[in-house]
Amino acid sequence: MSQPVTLDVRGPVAVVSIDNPPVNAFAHAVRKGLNDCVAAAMADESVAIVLIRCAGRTFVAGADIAEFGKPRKDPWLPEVLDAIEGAAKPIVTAVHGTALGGGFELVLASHYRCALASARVGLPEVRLGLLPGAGGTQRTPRLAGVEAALELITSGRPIDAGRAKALGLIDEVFEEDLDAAAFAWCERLVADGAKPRRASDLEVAAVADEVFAEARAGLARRARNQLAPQKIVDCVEAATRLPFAEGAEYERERFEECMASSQSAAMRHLFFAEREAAKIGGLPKDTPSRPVRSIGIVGAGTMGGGIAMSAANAGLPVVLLDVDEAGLERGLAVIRGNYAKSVGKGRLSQADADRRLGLIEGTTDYAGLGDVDLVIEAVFEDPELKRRIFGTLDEVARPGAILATNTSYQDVDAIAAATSRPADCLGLHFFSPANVMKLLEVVRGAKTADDVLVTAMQFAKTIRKVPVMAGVCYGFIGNRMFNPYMREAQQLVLEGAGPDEVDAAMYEFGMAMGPIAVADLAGLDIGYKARQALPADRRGDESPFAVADALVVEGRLGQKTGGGFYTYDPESRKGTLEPAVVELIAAKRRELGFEARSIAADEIVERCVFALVNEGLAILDEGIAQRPGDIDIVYLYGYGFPAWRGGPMHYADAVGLEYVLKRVREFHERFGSRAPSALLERLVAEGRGMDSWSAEGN
Ligand code: 3H9
Repeated sequence: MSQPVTLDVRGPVAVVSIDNPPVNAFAHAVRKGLNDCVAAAMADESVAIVLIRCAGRTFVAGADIAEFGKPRKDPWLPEVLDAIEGAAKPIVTAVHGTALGGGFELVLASHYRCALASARVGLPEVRLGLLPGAGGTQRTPRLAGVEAALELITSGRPIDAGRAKALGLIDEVFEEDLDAAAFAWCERLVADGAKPRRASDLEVAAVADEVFAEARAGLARRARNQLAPQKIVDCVEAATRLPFAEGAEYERERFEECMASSQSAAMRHLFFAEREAAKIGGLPKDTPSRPVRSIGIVGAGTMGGGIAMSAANAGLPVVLLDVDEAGLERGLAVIRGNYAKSVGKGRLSQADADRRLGLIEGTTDYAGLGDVDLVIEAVFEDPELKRRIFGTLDEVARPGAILATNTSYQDVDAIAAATSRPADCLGLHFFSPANVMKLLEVVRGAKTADDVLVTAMQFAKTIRKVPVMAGVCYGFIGNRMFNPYMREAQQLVLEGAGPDEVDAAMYEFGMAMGPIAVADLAGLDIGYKARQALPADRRGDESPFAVADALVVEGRLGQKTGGGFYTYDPESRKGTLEPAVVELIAAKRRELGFEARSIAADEIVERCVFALVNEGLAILDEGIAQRPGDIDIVYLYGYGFPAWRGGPMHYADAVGLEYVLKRVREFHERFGSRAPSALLERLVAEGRGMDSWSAEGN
């Protein structure tokens, strides 16, 4: 096997190259190779300076996450980097692509730092429930100041090379040919007699104590319940009080605490699950795809407009169709307004907004969709209308164009059957607002061609969405699971919990919003209509929705009508429970024979979350979702499930499936909740965890 790190002495410059595809992660062999090569360069008297650069598409993207949680192999990264910083000859790093996490810590530990203008650097460990553990929290504030360090490390957001230079984290930015430019810079440094410069020798510029208190308070809101962000503040504060070596020791201890936490295990699971979700099991890696150079959208409403913006933001030309000029103009006006807001907030330049708007062309004529590579239908949920539109698309779209429906729950196969080309059809289920939400359910129809699926997964990446493949069933993955979750939440209200108690328990659990508040936001009529659209034998017991349905009858449809379960302040959008609604709930309890009891937050959480888990297992068993991790990604990006709990399926594994089964059985017997799914029973009987499940093996 070739060495992942090599040394090439060229005159006074020793070039150390790291080559560990795909992202040059700091696997054990790379740490050892780097250590050995730097030591060899130090021992070589002909060498005056060392240049560390990477082969392939990027600089080091961090520690090897796949090694986390396994026994540690020496040399450990902090030791390698301390040796680099302490080296007697100057060490230069040259960054292209992304220098992230431990990769950027290597840059910080080197003495001179340069980057290609297109490069990005950052410390994203917080997104894995970790903190930089190889000196990042100690060197960054010494180089860039406390405030910049707190922002960089607690947000985890990478910055570009120009910004890094402005902050003092990079010395030189080169426009092109990094290897040649960095080598020439090394020669100049030698000629100038440059000596090693160590970030650890610098003093941290003093800041007021309030800076840390404010950072902690802000993070307690923005990163609710998360350990790592708070510990990052502790570490940066330690950098202001302790000598470097003691601060670094303090950082390492906090890093180990994060690494051992269930939060980091959950977030690392999600990192790999997200990448796995983009893969379609059973398809060879070289399955071809079709080019998507332009898209068409049918329906200029909220959904269609959001999808149009997502595509235009990624530089794709869009033809947006609506039935009449008035509808089209309304849709385009909303898009213009959204871009104007982003410009107003300083998030987008006027020139970029104009360029994006220029990519969106409106039409009321289906012939305008004749040349596009992909058409997405985004009209309201009327199956007949959707079938009619697909029939028309079949007539106008060019051969080979992909036809997608954005339905949230309908039968994609029935819609595809309205065309002569079901192999070119599939579902692309965006979440609202489509220009913001990252999730995209890619729904595979019975006849969808493999290359159409592969193209859809790639298209998702182009427009910066996270794709998850789902099979055809009512509601696919996300909405199908949401139904029993919502059912449980609403039945809890009938049993005696206040809507605010249900919401508070789920918010405390970590959900972005409680289920009752979500129902109000989505519109109580949406769930109502969706249930009405189901055949009677599939609706199940509708009594848990008695309160919501009564509110719909009263015209209280949720936030959009100023009130649903809660009544909303038009300015602040804050919801309060009105006595009239409390009375309506009491009346429904009496009518349905419920005697109100007080319900603990733990029961509320278990009833709601285990309902998700139970349905998720049924979905896996039916092959609707490919893997448990796919379901976790759907709930993370589509439904506000807390990342630090790893998604419902990871959470169930952490709690223990045996316990989940016991409780699901009890809830079924006592409250009529759904019976345990066959897969839950099977996994527990076989003593297996969620991770042992795979579509192939079952
Ligand atoms: C850290 O550094 C801790 C230190 O402070 C302290 C240590 C003591 N390790 O995302 P992609 C794989 S924590 C292992 O599709 P892209 C990934 O799974 C680390 N594997 O590509 C995928 O594999 P596969 C801090 C990794 O071009 C393949 O590479 N660093 C790692 O869209 C391609 O990945 C981070 O958190 C890794 N570090 O994006 C950075 N990174 O092909 C995490 C990637 O089998 N990485 N893989 O599915 C990223 O943000 C993106 O991968 C990156 C490339 C932007 C680099």
